[in-house]
Amino acid sequence: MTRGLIPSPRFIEYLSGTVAWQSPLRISIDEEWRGVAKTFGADLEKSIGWSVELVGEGDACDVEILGLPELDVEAFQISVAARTRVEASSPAGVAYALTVLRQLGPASLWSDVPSAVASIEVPCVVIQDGPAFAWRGLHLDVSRHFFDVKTVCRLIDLLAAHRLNRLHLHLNDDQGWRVEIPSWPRLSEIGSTRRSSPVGHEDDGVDDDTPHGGFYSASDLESIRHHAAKRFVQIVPEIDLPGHAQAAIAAYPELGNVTDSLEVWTRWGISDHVLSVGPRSLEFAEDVVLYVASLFPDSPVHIGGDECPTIEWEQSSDAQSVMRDHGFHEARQLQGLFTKRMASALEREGHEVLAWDEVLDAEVPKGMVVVSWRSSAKGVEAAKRGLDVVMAPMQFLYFDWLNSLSPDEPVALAPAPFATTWEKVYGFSVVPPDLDPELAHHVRGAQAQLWSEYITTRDHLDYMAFPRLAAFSEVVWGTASTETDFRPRLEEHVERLAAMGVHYRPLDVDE
Ligand code: TNX
Repeated sequence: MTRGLIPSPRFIEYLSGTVAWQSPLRISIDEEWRGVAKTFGADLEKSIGWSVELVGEGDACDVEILGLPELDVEAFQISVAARTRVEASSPAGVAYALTVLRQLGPASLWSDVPSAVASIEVPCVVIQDGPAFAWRGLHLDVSRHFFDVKTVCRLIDLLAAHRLNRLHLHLNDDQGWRVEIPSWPRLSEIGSTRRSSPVGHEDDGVDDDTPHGGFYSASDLESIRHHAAKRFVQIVPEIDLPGHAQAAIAAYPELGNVTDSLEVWTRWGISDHVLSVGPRSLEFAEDVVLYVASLFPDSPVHIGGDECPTIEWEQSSDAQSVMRDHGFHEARQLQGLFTKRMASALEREGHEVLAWDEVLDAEVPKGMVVVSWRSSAKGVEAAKRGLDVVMAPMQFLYFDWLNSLSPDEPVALAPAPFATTWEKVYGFSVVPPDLDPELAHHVRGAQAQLWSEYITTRDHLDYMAFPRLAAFSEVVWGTASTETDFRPRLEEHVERLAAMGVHYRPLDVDE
C-alpha cells in the first residue's frame, strides 16, 4: 500500500505490510514537546473522534517520538512499524512528521466533519525528510477584501497541512486599513470601510455601492499569532507605506499632499495619493509600523514599498524643499526616507525587515530582505547586491491570476493570455537557473501571493489557492520532480482537500 504524499519526502522506502491503529492512539513523547502531540490529538478527535493518549517513555505505545539533535531544525525521520518511531530535533520537525503520518492514513483523517472510524491502516515505510528552503510562505491581502480571524486561522491550518511556514499579511492599502492602532484611532474608524467596490473586472467600470469593511483588534491579531505558533507558521505583518496609503490619508488628511478630502479608495489599481514627506508623515509611518511589530515580537516585518507614484511629490513645494535639503535630484528618492526611517526603527527593536523589490531602485539598507515580485530577475539582482531574497515572481506565484485560459474561469486580476495553471506553478524554480550557484544561499525561499481585489469569499479564496498551493508546497519543500510523478499524488491529495472542506479548483477543466 502506498499513499500520495504532498510535499513528497526527500527519501522514502515502502516496506511490505501495514500497521493498524485504533483509538486511543498511544504516543510517547518528551514532556517539553507534548503540545505538538496534543494538537495532533485534537486534529484526530475532530476528524475521526479518536483520542490520543500520551504515555511515558518505555511504556507500550503506537508512536514513539524521540529527539535527535543532529537533525536540521525542521527535518524528521519516520519509521512506521508495530512501534512507529519519529525522530526530530525540534517541535516543528515533530509536527511535520505527524502531518506525514496523517497523510499515510486515509483521507478521512483530514475531515472537518467527524466520522466514526474503528481502525486505520498505515503502510510500513521509512522516511527521511526536511525542507530545502527556510521560507515557505503564502501572502494574503486582507485590505482589498477583509477576511475574518476564523478564515485566517483556517488558512493557517491549510498551510501547516502542506508544511508551509510563513503567512504574510498585507494589512493596509488604498482600499482599506485593517488593523486598529490605539494612537491613530481614525485609521480603523474611518480607514477600514470603503463606500463601494468594483463589480466584475475593474475595467468594466461598474460599482456595487455597498460598503465593505473590517479590521483586526490587537486581541484578534494575538489569537491569529497564537494559532499560527501552534501550527509552526510565522505571521509576517506588512504595513505598506508611503504608497498604497489612500485609506490612511482618508482617515488623517494632514498626512497627504492635497487639500481636497479623500475617501477610502473605491477602485482597484494604484492610487496617486501617497503620504507627504513631511515630519508628521514620517513619524506616522514609524509609529504604526512599530506598533504592529510589537504585536508580533518574534516576526520579521514587511514595510511594503511597492508602486509609489511620485506625481504628488513632484507637484508639492514642500516635497521639493525636502528634496533640496537632501540633495535629491529625483522625486522617487524621497521614498528612501520612509524606507530608512521604518527599517531602522524596526531593526532597533530587533525585527528583520522585508520590502518589495522596488527598494532595489535606490540604496537598500544592509540586512533588508527583498521580496522579488516583478520577476525572478529582480531576485537575481538582489542576490548580486548581497541581499537575501524571498522569491515571489508574479508570473508563477500570483494566485490572483487565472487558473487557466478556460472561458469559464471566474474573473481574475490579469486577463488572458496570462494564466497560472498548477502545472506552471509546479515547474517553478525557486533558485533561478541563471543565478550564480555561489549566490544561491541568498535565496531564503519563496511565497505565493493571494491579492484579493477579485477574491471576495472564502470559497473563492480556496479556489484560487488550491491546488496551486499544493504544487507550490512541493516546489518550495525542494522535492518537485516531474508532472507525471506529481499528478497521481495530487489526485489523492485533493481527496484530503475535499475532506477539509476546501473548494479547490478541479484538476482538469475543458479549455
Ligand atoms: C501588484 S505586488 C501589487 C498589488 C496588487 C497586485 C495584483 C505588489 C507589491 N503590488 O498592489 O494587488 O499587483 O496582482
